[in-house]
Amino acid sequence: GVRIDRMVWGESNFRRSMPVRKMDSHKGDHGKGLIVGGNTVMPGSIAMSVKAALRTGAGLVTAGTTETVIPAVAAHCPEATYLLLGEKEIKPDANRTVSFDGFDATAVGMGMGRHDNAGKLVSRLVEDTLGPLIVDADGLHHLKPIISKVKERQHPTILTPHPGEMAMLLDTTVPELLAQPFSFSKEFAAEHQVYIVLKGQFTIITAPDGRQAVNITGNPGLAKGGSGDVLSGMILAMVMQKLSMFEALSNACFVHGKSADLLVAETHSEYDLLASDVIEGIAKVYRTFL
Ligand code: B4P
Ligand code: MG
Repeated sequence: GVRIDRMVWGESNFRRSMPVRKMDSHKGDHGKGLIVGGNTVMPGSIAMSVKAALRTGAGLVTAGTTETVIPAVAAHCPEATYLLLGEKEIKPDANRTVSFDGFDATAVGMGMGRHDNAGKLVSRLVEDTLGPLIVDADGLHHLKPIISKVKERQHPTILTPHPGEMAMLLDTTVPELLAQPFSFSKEFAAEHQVYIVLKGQFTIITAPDGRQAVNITGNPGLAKGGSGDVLSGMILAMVMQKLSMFEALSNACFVHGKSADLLVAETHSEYDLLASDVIEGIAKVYRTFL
């Protein structure tokens, strides 16, 4: 038959693809996810990612972060567990004391900052993590110089840039990128063998083989700090459910935007909507569409 390479991802795709959770399932069936990020001056990003991942359906979420950030995550999310990442723990050689084994998927970058140690950590995650690796925010900044290593991973890598970050990765400008977002995404995804979630009013999901989906949920209430962090947590959780990678990424974008849409239609407005509200709205989406 004819293969459809580009499609709008909507309600019916979401309903059809989401798996039923087995009556006898346990947390291992729904994934143990690791989220690496956060620093003293940006403790909220990772907190939102962690909570969003749990609300999306992850079995267990571990925050890999610094001592100063842990209380911030814990305050929002008593369900989280932790992997302490201090300078000592991330030594780039035999002195390593932390292992990233034992997670089904990893997300990195939210609120992590642009210092050298963060860069070393991203590099190590690219080399060592098993399972899907989601790279967002400052993680993308650190990934750029080592992008050629990504192809060597034996597991999927997912980049979730907004147009500013995508233009940075491509060494182009935002207007150039936005004139041809589909072809830029497709070429980059093929060259580096990555999945790309190019965020915006209409988010474009691209697979390394060239398939593309467009998400049309969401509204300007999402144009606020933190909504990207919520999405990356949702993506982490969704890729650990029993879905294809392409379906998982598209569904995460669908739920994220739909949450904002339902909240703005019912209880909020585009002005007051906050990223943390979007986490609470996940429940509305699941209750409405599943
Ligand atoms: P950062 O400082 O890196 O912002 P951030 O922390 O990444 O914010 P956050 O993680 O919450 O949001 P994100 O965009 O990841 O970047 C800010 C700077 O980058 C800006 O000053 C600008 O220079 C540049 N930049 C950022 N976005 C740009 C854009 N769209 N065009 C040009 N330059 C840009 O994630 C936001 C989420 O909300 C996504 O899921 C997105 O799809 C959704 N969303 C936002 N607005 C939406 C809308 N109008 N309709 C539907 N969905 C929307
Ligand atoms: Mg962001």
